[in-house]
Parts: sequence; structure tokens; C-alpha cells
Amino acid sequence: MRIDRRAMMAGGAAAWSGAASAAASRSSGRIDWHALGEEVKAEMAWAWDQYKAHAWGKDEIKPVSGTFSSFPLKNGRHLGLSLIEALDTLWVMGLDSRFQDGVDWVKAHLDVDVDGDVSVFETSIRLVGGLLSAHHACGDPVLLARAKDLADRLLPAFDTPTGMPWGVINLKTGAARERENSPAGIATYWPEWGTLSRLTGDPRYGEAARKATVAVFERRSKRDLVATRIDVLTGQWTSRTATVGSYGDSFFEYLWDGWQLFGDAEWKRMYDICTAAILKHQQAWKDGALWFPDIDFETGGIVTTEQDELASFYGGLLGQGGAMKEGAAYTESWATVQDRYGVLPEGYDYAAARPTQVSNALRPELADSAFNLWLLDPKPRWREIGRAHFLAMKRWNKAACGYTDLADVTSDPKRQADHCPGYWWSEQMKYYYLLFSDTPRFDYRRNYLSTEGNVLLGFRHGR
Ligand code: DMJ
Repeated sequence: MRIDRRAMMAGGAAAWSGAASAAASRSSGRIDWHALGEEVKAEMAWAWDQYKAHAWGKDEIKPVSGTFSSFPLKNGRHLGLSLIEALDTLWVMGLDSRFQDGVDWVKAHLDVDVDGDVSVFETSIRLVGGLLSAHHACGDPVLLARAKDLADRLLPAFDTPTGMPWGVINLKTGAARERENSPAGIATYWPEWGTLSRLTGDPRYGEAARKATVAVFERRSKRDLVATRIDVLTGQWTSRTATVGSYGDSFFEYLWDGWQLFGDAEWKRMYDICTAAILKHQQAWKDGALWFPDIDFETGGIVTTEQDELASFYGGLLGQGGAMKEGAAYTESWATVQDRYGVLPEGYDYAAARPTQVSNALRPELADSAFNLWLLDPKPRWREIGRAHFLAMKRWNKAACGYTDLADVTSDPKRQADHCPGYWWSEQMKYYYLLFSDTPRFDYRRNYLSTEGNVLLGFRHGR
């Protein structure tokens, strides 16, 4: 993600060098990265064709049984989630006829006027973001109009006394519920909604996103930490746990992104304050590896040494924000777990050195970090981590009709479940391809990828 990373990080990157990196550099001299990029593209084309055959226009394919499931709506009502999440990945890979098939489906069939409840956060990062990145790819004004229509249906959720949004809204009636929300659920909007305001000339989207983010930041503790749950009506915290994993993760990510995408110094100030506090209070080293335990946001006491797999994105973000040494070290900590299990477990206790949740939701976060660190510092080690992630996924997660999540990464062979989440189409397949291919369709110096991997800046046209 982000802009001018190589230039920005040239100094900090030199500070970190490790034995693993040197070994990887030697061995990677033999790897044909372009061919690996072509392999990723072939897997994407194959999976798309499976989706088209078994689940066209549905939200998520079940790749083992060849059936499908719905999300973010429930009860079998679909919004073409995977199709929309896949669009800009197809485009950047040059799978142009498949991209056009998807765009045609959106123009002909996407109907968001549905009497049903959706997560405001998930609908925004996946569907509003997916439509905006597809629009960035091809410029079709209908895609922008669809993104605006959807955002208009989410916007009433921000009409609260604090400006922090409700968690869930009905797409047709605007009735909102779930007053308890998280920093990530409240403040992961500004890049998409700021882009929407810029493209439509309507400031309401960006203003709502800004107000919600500042509302969380202003409620940080005296240690400059935020907790995981807050009541959006009263502004009172309902938990005390600070984390860089689930519920916290993209709150920190979007503070940095607000600075990088729009150059707004207020966002950098908020990012710097939050990150300094995390590095001061949550940084924990064990056997030479860096981890970030969850702690009490007021006392600083450790709550748990269990890490969400979701937190493995954080090394890339730390690098982007200038803490390259810590970002590289945290990514290496997760790479060690990947080396041990092949595919990361959903939960891992670094103190006990064992998984706490043995499933894997086909997640992209470690590949995300590897990609971001490589953009900052293009040494082979980061490509190696991405390659190991891809090859393990190809070995263990591939099923008859696509790629599936796993029920157990510790069993031998690993036990498959039966679900391909929408983010798979938008995130890791794109990170792998960009990491390996050196495609001319992407500006590797000046770009922006959202928390869902949606490219809102950096596509190069006419190539
Ligand atoms: C994605 O939907 C986004 O990256 C989100 O911010 C958290 N992680 C999931 C995928 O694991």
C-alpha cells in the first residue's frame, strides 16, 4: 500500500538485516518471479471460471461442495460480493474479458435496494471499495454511481450523538442497530469515502468518515491507547483491551492511510501518537522475536499473549509508518509460525508457542505485510515470505471448485472446511501477483491499496 514508499523508507530499511534474509537472498537467485506471477494469474483465472460455473452472481462460493453462501446479507440474499471483490484483481492481471464479464454483471444485475441488514464496515470496505477500485480500473461511470448508491444507504448509520456509526444498517429502510462498535468498525472509511467525495463533489461521505475517526481518537486513554469496544451513543468504552488484532487493526491502518492518500497532516499526527503508544506499551520480545500482546488500555497490564492471525498485517503498517526495524521483526515472527505450520492458524499464543485456534480463514495478512515491506525495501526476503504463503495455499487450500478455508492447520493432511471468503479475490491473489509480476499496469512507486486490497490509486492505463 501507499505512496512513494521506496523513497520514504530508504534510510530506515538499511537498519534491519538478519541471517534469514541473507539466506533467502542467496536461494532466491534461482527463482523465476515472473513465472510465479503467471502461476498466480492462472490460479485466479481458474478460480474465477469455477465461480462462474457454480456461483455466478452469488456472494461466496463453497469450493468443496460447489455450492454458495451469502454475506454481508443473510438468508440467501446475494450482492455478488466475490465478483465485485475480484474485479480490480482481474484487471491488474490483464484478465480483461473476465473483468468485463464482471462489470457487465454489476451493470445489469447488482441490486442493493434490499430490505436486509448489513455490517456497515464490511459493506463499505468490500463493496463500496470494490466498486470504486473497479471504477479506477476502467473509468465506467456506472460503477461510481453504484458505489455512491451503496454509500448513501450506509450514511444514515453515522447519524449518532458521537458521529461514530452504528454497526449494522438495513439497506432499504435505513434502520440501524448494534450500538456497540469497535475502532476498526467505526473508523475504516476515510480512503473510500474521501475518494467518493472527491469523485462526486459531495463532501458528506468524507466528513462522516473524518468525524467518526476523530471521535475514537479523542477517547483514547491517558496512555494514548484505544480499547476494542465502545458504545456509539454514549461514547463510553465497553471493554478495556487494547489490541493490534481484530477490532483495532484497520483503525491504525486508516490513520496512516489518511496521511498517505490525502496528505492530511492531522491523520499523521493521530497515527504517530497511537503508534508511539503501541510501541511503548505493547512491544514484547521473546526469544529474539517481536510480539504485541493485548493489554489493558489504561493500566498497561497484559491481558493475553494470544495473537490474532489478523495482527500479522501490522508489520507492513509499521514499516509504512517509518518503524521498519519493528515492522520487519514482527513480520519475521509470523513467518516463523508460517514455517512451522505451513498455513497460519487463526490464533497463536507466543508465550506458549502453540496455536489457540487451529482453523485458517484463508487469510491474506502475512502476504499483505510481505508486499508492503517489499514495496519499501525490495529485497528477496519479502518475496520469499509471499511465495511460501502462496505455495502453501496452493498445496493445502485448493479444492475441486476453488480455494477454501481450513478447519485444522495442525492435522496431517490439513483438514479443509468449505468456504472461500470474498476478500480472497481482492487481497492475497492481488498481493502475490503484484509482488511477483512487475506488471506495467501498476505504479509501484505511487499507489494506494485499501484495507481490503482495493486499488484506489496507482493503476496505469493503456498497458
Ligand atoms: C479483510 O476483510 C480486511 O483486511 C479487514 O481489514 C480485516 N481482515 C480481513 C481479511 O482477513
